[in-house]
Amino acid sequence: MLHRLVDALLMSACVAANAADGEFGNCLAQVRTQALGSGITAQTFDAATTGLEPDESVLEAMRYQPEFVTPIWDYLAGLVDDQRVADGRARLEQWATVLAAAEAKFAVDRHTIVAVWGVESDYGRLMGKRPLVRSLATVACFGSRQSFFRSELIATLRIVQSGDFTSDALVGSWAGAFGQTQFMPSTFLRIAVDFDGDGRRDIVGSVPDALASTANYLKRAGWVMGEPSNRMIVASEASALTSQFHIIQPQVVKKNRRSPGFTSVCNRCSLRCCSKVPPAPCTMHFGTPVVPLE
Ligand SMILES: [Ca+2]
Repeated sequence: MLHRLVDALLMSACVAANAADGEFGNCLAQVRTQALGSGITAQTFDAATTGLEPDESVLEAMRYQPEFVTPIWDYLAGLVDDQRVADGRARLEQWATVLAAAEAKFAVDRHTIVAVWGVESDYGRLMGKRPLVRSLATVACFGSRQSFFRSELIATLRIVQSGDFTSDALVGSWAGAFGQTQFMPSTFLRIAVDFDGDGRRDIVGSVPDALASTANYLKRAGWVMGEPSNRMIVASEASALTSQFHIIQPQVVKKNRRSPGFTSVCNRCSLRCCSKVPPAPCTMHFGTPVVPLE
């Protein structure tokens, strides 16, 4: 009896797996049509996706996003400690020439650039190891926001096709962010710059490229040098800000009402992006902590 039950369960699991495989294959076929329609060659698409299987661990990671489930002060404490601040100060000295050049060109202060570097990858130590094509193909076919992730998958293939990176070299987070400051593929295509002069935009292996690209990102998002990256608001301000800035993620404001004393940590870049005018291109999400090293 027990054996029959186990057999039945195994068969059920196999059927479910086969159904998922079929769904994944059908989805990739749809993405292929979309990709070829937007300039990706069949050779590029097929070379990157032949034999590809979905990664269940990516879907697990998608369900748990610390910035949305961790109280804000715990989240900040996990990102910024004395060691990371000390390392940041050392990087400021080590890369002083590059940072001065980036600061002059993009009008973003060096402390903020290095702070983003420290928060996003611990200065290049933790850039993520998941193959981007597989991760993005998984979230492009399962779960929420499939349309967004299909665009990012196609952007990834465009990067490969351009020759900036090979498919194998593109590894990063479950959501497709990669490099020293964790750009999404579409952000890389729009924003990344070659700052070491070798003709290639390499935000993984070239610190100058990564730091200048980060400065360009902030500049394009409306950064104003000398002004703070964050400010705390109290509960009574939240509704006023919502109407004034047309915040598109009010649930984050609501969530942070649980934090004692404050309702939220506002990133002024996001507030600008969420306002109706100007519609600055920006993907920095509401609540991302950026702590300038000053
Ligand atoms: Ca370069």
